[in-house]
Formats: sequence, C-alpha cells, structure tokens
Amino acid sequence: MAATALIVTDVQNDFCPGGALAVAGGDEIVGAINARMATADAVVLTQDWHPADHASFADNHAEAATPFSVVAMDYGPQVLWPAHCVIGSHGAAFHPGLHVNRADLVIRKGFRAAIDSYSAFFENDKVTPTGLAGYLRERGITRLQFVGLAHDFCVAWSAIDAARLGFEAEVIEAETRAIDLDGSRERARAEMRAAGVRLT
Ligand code: VGL
Ligand code: ZN
Repeated sequence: MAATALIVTDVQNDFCPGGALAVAGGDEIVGAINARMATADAVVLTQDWHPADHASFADNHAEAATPFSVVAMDYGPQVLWPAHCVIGSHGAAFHPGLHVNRADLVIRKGFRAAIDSYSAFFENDKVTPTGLAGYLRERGITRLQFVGLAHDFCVAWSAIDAARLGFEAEVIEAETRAIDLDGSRERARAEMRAAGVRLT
C-alpha cells in the first residue's frame, strides 16, 4: 500500500486562542490530530518561524500599515499580519498538548526576512523549495493528509502545492480551522478542489 504522511500544519501557540494571530477554535483540533498520528506511516510537523524583522509583519512597514491589509511584494501580493511565531518565542512553540514526540520531521518555514512561506513546499514566490518534497519522495511517500492551521492559508497553499507536485493530497477539514479573511475560506476550498485536492 502507498505510504501516507500526516502533515500537521502550524499547530502553534500564536494560532491558538490567546495567541498573536489566533484562529477561532484553533486548539479544538489537537486531540483529534494526536489520535490520527497513530494511523500515519510518517508524521511531519510544520512550524511557522519568522525573524522579528519579517516582511509579513504589519509593524515592519513604514506606511503605518494595518494588519490584514495587502501590500505588493516583489513576489506578488502579501497580506500583512500582526507579528507572530517569532523565532524562539512562546508563540512560535507548538501547542503544549500536541504530541510532538511522534513527529519524524519538523519543517520550519518563513525564516527569511524578505519573503513569507505559507506552503510547506515553497516560499511565497512559489519557486523556492523548502526541501519537503525531496524528503517525502526519498521516503517513498505518495499520499499526504493535511490537518492544522490555518485552513485557508498554510493548509490550503501546502495542499495545492502537494497536488501540483504529484502527491495524492487530502485535507481533513474537521481537523483544521480557518482565519476566514474576506471570504478566504470558501475561496481556498474552491482553489483546492480545482487543484485536485480531496476535501473530506
Ligand atoms: C499562517 C498567516 C501567516 C498559517 C502563517 O499558518 O496559516 N497564516 N502565517
Ligand atoms: Zn506566518
């Protein structure tokens, strides 16, 4: 049978209630994700991991940018976020209930100040690889299940890239939560379906 990896996206304090970029109900999915880890051939955790001067932070823009506004970067439009998941901070740490010891690999993303990385596979220029595809291929993994935060940004971008790279990609929606910025959740669902991602 084809080997399956569970890709647990950004289940970090800053994306959970009380965090800097809290996703409503972000902490509610931890127990189900832990249980699902037992069924996977491989478990990969992603960790949003930004330097304090990261270009995706509204505070780092001169023009008094407000969080959740969009600016043009060299690589395309970029939503500006409240500062979150700063390298080494409590907010960047995994939710304390997540079974991190089960993980085979932790892949960090967004660590270059000038470019964001929603996807676990490519930075937001859509061409700079993180190395995850090579890791999975070398292990003979062809099927990927995505859970975690946030449904409409890092989960969706990762799943779409996975499908584009030829992996069989499934998003288990009950084990995700969305930011839902101006309809981004439904837009992400349509884009995932169009890319061949299975939503279950
Ligand atoms: C995410 C916005 C900024 C995510 C990360 O994990 O979906 N969203 N950084
Ligand atoms: Zn981020």
